[in-house]
Amino acid sequence: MNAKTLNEVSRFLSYVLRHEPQSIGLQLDSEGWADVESLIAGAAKDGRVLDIGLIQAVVSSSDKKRFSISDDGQHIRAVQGHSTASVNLQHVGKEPPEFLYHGTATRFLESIQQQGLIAGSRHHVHLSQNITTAITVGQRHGKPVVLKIKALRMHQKGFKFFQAENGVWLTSHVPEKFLYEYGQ
Ligand code: HQG
Repeated sequence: MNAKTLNEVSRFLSYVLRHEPQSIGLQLDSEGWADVESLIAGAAKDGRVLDIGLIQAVVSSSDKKRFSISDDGQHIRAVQGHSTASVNLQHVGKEPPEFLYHGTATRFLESIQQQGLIAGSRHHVHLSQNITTAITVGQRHGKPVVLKIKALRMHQKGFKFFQAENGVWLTSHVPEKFLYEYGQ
């Protein structure tokens, strides 16, 4: 299985398991789980040939551990990043480290200064524990800039934080007063 195929299937899985399950007639439960057989059947109708071996290879090779497969092997879900209204992952709240980071593009800074960080179409604002990840995430949108978030302070003020299975930190909104440009 070559890297290009794995990457293509990973993008397809992100699309249907996070954003548009209905595009292939797939049902997700509120915890985001889809039936693997239904996923394979739905993908086939879309002209995409998947099998369990390929799905497992994508799951185990995902650099960010984006997906998980249930213990019985019959269900699969994305561990974070959802925008579909059918999913409402019940994460357990967790105390964050003192600082977390968010990578964005310089063109968004003015709006972020006005509104703070908002989730947009996703269910949460995504934060990382390391700066390198934040830079990579920011580069997807343009000239990257890293914001440093006073996460523990926010938590002490009552803001809820969650950590997805793959380590990504999630929160609903970061008001402007808790963030500043890293390096400044
Ligand atoms: C920006 C990847 C204007 C925000 C990554 C970001 C992540 C604002 C963009 C995950 C704003 C949303 C998510 C405001 C936030 N005004 N722009 N007030 N507040 N923004 O793609 O965080 O590879 O929805 O800074 O690793 O870039 O897909 O979120 O630039 O964990 O697994 O609005 O996606 O994971 O963009 O990325 P996104 P994100 P995967």
